[in-house]
Amino acid sequence: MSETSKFQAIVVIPTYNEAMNIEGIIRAAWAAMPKLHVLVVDDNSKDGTADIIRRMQSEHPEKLFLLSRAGKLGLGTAYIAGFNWALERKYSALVEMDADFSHDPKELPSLIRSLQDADVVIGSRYVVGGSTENWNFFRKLISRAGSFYARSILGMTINDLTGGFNAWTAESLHKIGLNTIRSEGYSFQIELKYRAFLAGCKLIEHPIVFSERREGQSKMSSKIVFEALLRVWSLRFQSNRKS
Ligand SMILES: Nc1nc2c(ncn2[C@@H]2O[C@H](COP(=O)(O)OP(=O)(O)OP(=O)(O)O)[C@@H](O)[C@H]2O)c(=O)[nH]1
Ligand SMILES: [Mg+2]
Repeated sequence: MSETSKFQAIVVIPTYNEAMNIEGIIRAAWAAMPKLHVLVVDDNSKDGTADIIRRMQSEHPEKLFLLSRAGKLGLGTAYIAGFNWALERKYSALVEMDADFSHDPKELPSLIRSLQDADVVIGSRYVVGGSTENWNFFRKLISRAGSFYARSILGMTINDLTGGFNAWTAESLHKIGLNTIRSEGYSFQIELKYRAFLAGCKLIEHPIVFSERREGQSKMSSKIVFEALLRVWSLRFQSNRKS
């Protein structure tokens, strides 16, 4: 499957209207790791994203897979569906990556390799060597403040809790229990990391440079940010009830 170390790796890319990016990002992933398996979870994009995947699949059926869902059901459930698909097929390293070139596929080999030293490798903008490029002041503020807010409330030492370029061992996802995750938007990224932390997984941060999306429309909304702000508190109280 993947040629990196002992892992059978797959990158899961959720898409909603990413026709302008999807072929380029997959080819860039293969330029970094030629044998890497790729699963696209598409929510019935109106711009033909899934058709592009089907065309590419005829060229590379052995390493490109498509999970088509009926409609836009949210980033969180897209990842859960994609992870479950990959866990059923016994992949041992599962990577999250956006389709819009915000995440640099050149980092894939080192994210996956770092799973030899941890259960979860977090692509982090907020450790030495990490950064954000081309973000306006407000976007930076929301992201920074969001991570700070979440880590203070949840009692975690991770600097980047909201990022979506992360690698997971299959065991860490089994320990978390994906069917109990409830977040949809940004809070999905926070919830998954928090649940890994509560499950006793070892989380490490790997520096990444995050760039603004190259093409296509932003799906970021105040609803998504608001969900995250509230969800952090309910995560905190849920864990109190368990302990
Ligand atoms: N399957 C699926 N994918 C989604 C959904 N919402 C977003 N995505 C994808 O998830 C990834 C991250 O979403 P983005 O829209 O880039 O989110 P963001 O980076 O916070 O915001 P922008 O880049 O400003 O749009 C992208 O590949 C999207 O196409 C969804 O409801 N379903
Ligand atoms: Mg984006």
